[in-house]
Amino acid sequence: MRLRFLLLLMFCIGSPCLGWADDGYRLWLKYDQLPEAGLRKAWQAQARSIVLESPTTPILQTAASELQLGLQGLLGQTVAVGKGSGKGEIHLRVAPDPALGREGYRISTQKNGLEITGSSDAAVLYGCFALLRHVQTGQQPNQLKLSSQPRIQYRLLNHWDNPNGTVERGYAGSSIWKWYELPERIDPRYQDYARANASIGINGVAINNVNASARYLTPEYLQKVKALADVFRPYGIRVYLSVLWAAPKVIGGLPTSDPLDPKVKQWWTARTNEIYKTIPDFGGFLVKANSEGEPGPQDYGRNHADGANMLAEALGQHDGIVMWRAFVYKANSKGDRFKEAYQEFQPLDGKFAPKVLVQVKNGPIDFQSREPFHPLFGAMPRTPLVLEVQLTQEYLGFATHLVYLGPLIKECLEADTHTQGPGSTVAKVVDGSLEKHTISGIAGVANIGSDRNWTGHPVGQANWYAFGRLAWDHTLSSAAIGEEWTRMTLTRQPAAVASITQMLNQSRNIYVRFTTPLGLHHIMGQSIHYGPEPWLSQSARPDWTSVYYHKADSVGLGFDRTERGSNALALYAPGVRKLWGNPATCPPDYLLWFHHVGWKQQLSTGRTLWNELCTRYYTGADSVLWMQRQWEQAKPAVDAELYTDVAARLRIQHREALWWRDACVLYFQTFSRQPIPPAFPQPTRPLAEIKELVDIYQLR
Ligand code: BDP
Repeated sequence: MRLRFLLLLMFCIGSPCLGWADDGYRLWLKYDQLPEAGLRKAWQAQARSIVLESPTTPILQTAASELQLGLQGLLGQTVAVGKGSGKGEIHLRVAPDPALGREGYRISTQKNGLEITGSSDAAVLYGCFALLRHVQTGQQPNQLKLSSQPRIQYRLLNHWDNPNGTVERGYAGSSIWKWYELPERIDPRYQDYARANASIGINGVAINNVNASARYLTPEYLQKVKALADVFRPYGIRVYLSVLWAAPKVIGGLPTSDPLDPKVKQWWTARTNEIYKTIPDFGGFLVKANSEGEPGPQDYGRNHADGANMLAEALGQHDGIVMWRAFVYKANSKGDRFKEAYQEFQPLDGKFAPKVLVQVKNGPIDFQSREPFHPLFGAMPRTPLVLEVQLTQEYLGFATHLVYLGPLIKECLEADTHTQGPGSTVAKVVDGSLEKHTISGIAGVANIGSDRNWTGHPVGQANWYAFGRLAWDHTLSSAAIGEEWTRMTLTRQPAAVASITQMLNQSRNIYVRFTTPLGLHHIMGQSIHYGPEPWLSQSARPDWTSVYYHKADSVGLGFDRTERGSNALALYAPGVRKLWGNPATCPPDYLLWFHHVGWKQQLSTGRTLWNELCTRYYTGADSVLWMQRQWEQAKPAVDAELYTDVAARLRIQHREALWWRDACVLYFQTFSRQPIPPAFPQPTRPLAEIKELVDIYQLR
């Protein structure tokens, strides 16, 4: 009887289809047994043992044990690590290979089995995860010849986590870092986090909020940070810290934080040396300065370069970098926030020390659901620029909305800055190839929290995944990445994969349509950044209101950024200016970013602005029902608990899409004075009632 029970238990563990709930904790690293017996057998023959061909290092050991763990799960057989048996060996070898760079890997079929090679132990680790991905997505083992190397060197997650456990703009519970337990207790989750990151090539994490507490630089906290760094190191991941500019005053007891003051310099140098003594592979500093009330060098009449260069000097011979953020905007009611970062940073091009990278958000305002690319890309050829994208869905419906961000990130990377002629894409600026930089970086603001499934919305995991994969290779297509994630995480059943990936690929456009179509931006609920509040006209700053951005009046809608208006378009290269400067050639998706368009103006779509606006709001909201149907089609093929969770969130999304639609259509109608096209149902609730919803949601 007992034996029967044990056998049943073993069978169940290896078999996800028996209805065992999937709580999402394992992310895309499921390693459930391959369902196809033939395929399993073919791989089983290739993977009997793992042989280390190079002197072992902690990272190589991780590589071997991760490969073992994954293969044993996927193939349902024991895979030994150590001496080979002559057949079915996988050899891990570190051997210099200039063609692969430091982190690139090669996987090939050899006479006596498979070989995974690379110039460093980290490269071999990435190769092991690539092989696992190959097996897990159901590829055949015949004659393997895979190789890949990252195009961007520093691939970081930025956590906006605070010492008290809250996460700025975090929607997946609280911080995963338990500061009160560290350094003594190491939550097993830290290792699982590192494993997930390494599996997609992320090699650095800035662990604390850019609105930084000085606490992280204290000896007490450095021990805690060290404990995390020790967990991450065997996964090839380095730790970075966001620093408070005023730290010399706040914790150093100095009367100033002026970057040119010798005592301040000394203080940072001593702190930095202390950090490296504690964490020898510390990655460097991330800095938000003179932005949204944070202190910075301008408080002392200095500029961003003075500040960044002082920190670079403090890093001295240590192998670390400074990532100095360009997200700045001054309170200027007559100005255009769009231009602020450019105006402050572009003139500093060429003034930054070699260890400094300037970190630029994908768009000029702030992580809106669609932004034109930031005009700084291509405009600072002598400075390496880090692209910063936001994975946490601050402006994209938090963790209740299903929005796959692969297309958003790709859209920015593929945007052509025209700064060195056609083809000068943001991707080429960021990877350093366009302007011949030797260092390059990309950062994703993490969407990770203490929720069991890490990201709140189960599909939020796809955004973490897509970021890592694109950071590694920005030429991959977002659709291919979405499919890969689906196959690894949700199901391999072809029809279900097809309906889920169609939904993923459309989801971002659908979100844009029911919230901010045609280039509308920044019309969301004040402070919370959730739900619609296009009528918002009073705030602490004019550029925190909605009316500042949409400029609706009796004539039309949109922000005129041509030379007749703010002329922000002048910040772009002529090729871009020409295209976007003319409303007839400006893509409809960007139209209201750059033009104030008459309500009755006919657009390239054949409709008037008003009709097109209504059409997008209505069809956008309606498309959420389509997403629900797509998801429903996949029901038989995905875990039941996970199915129910996503289905429920899609119902919320539809309710809120109607909220956005009704709010925006009725509000803009007070200016357009046009009827809603008869093809669409009239909203059943008055604007006044909808306005109250914002207060209810925000508990105002
Ligand atoms: C905005 C967020 C704010 C962040 C800021 C930043 O609303 O919470 O601190 O960006 O990036 O999107 O510094």
